[in-house]
Amino acid sequence: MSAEFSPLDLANLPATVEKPSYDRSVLKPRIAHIGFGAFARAHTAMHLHETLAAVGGDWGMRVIELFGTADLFDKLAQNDYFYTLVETSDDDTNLRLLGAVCDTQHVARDGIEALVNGLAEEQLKIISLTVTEKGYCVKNDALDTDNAMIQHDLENIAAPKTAIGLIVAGLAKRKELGNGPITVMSCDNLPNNGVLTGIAVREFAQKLDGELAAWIEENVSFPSTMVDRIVPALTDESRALIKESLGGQTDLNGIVCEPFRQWVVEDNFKAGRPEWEKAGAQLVADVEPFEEMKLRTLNGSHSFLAYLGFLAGKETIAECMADPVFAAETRKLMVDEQRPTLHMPGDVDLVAYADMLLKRFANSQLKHRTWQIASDGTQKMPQRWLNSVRHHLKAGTDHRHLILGVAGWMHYIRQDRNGESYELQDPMAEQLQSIVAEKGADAKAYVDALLALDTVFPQDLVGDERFTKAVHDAYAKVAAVGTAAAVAALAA
Ligand code: CS2
Repeated sequence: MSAEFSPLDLANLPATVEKPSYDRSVLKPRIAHIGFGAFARAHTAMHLHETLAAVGGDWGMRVIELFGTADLFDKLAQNDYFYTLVETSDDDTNLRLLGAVCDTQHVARDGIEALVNGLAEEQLKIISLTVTEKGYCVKNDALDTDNAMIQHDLENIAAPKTAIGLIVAGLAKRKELGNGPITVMSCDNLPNNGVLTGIAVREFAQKLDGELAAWIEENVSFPSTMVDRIVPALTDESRALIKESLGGQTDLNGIVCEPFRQWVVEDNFKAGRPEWEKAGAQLVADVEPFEEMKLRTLNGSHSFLAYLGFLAGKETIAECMADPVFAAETRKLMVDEQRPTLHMPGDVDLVAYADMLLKRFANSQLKHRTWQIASDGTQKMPQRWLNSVRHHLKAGTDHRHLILGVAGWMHYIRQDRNGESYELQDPMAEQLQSIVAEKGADAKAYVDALLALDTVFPQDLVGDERFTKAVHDAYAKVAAVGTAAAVAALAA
């Protein structure tokens, strides 16, 4: 692979590529970001880039990976940490090189000790993370001590494998060196993501060393954030778009996303922060209403389209939106079933928000695969759908779209789209597959076995016959008439 690699030739990029205007020579790793995937490139690091462009300063970002190979990081370093961001929609395309990253650390290249020591450096003031829902190793609002990787880390704290283990090891070192307070900021799609991160880190530390846990209590804050930008995994088409935009040059770290972005951050930083508000971030006292709005309306609809759209033969979200029935039912899910569960401050107009989301989903340049969003359903459903179901059961109100979504997931995990098989990505995949194998032939037993997964379906819901009956009925409906007809029947 590296034989073909040639670094970006900055002098010969097309004039349309905007380059950083700020002094990058003064950047220091003051933020360490764990999990530098597509989203972090286009959101977390982009906001820092824009902040630097607005006010300058030395807030650089070190990016850290615990998995895979260091190949992409090596290439990033060879490109002086520049990479390409292409923001595209059916109306417009905008192109720039981002420059906020100033260092990389990969466990496979640098060794775990370097990563741990890095988090203890005095100038480092924020550890941020995008490690996906499952990366927090939290189960039923507590650290998941049944998780084999957490067990490993508790016994081998010098060589952690999880982000949580790494953070605790770094904080322990920081305490030992007397290097002062720090903030740990989650940027993942979880409700109360700061609170959850705090739970995981504190409980882990408590198991290791009470004094460390007390130090963390005093010296570490865990703000919550709501993050939003649609950044699909790269496809051959998006790679080609990057290459074309760069006048034929290749940037393997480049990324393609939509123009829209939103970031709402709880202003609770122990040791300072960049002026992200200069890059359009909203710094607020309480993020929760925004998180719920986004998780239920945007992500809840995404998951609805992921399972039901995929099973109905639609490969991308834009394809789903091109189907008037899917578009109309998605809007009803947003406006009729998610909106009533939300309590927004001030002037937030949830109908306008839904209409803007439908427009974003219709962006045909993005090729956001339904199959990609369908991953990790066991980790996503509670915050996207099930809290809303609870609201409706209490109020006695209609929520058939939410229920059909659950039934869609139950069909999806069977890995059978009209005879075609596909990969199931989920941390609980093995357990799900054995339920399919053992009970799949008997719809009643199958649905009951899935509803009994207590880390996914809360006990109070499963104890309510209205919920279980509705799920059984919706599952049977999809089996009887097919997915597209079941979605169309929602209109009746
Ligand atoms: C998506 C999100 O993959 C998924 O589960 O729903 O990645 C979504 O695109 C982002 O949260 C948008 O901000």
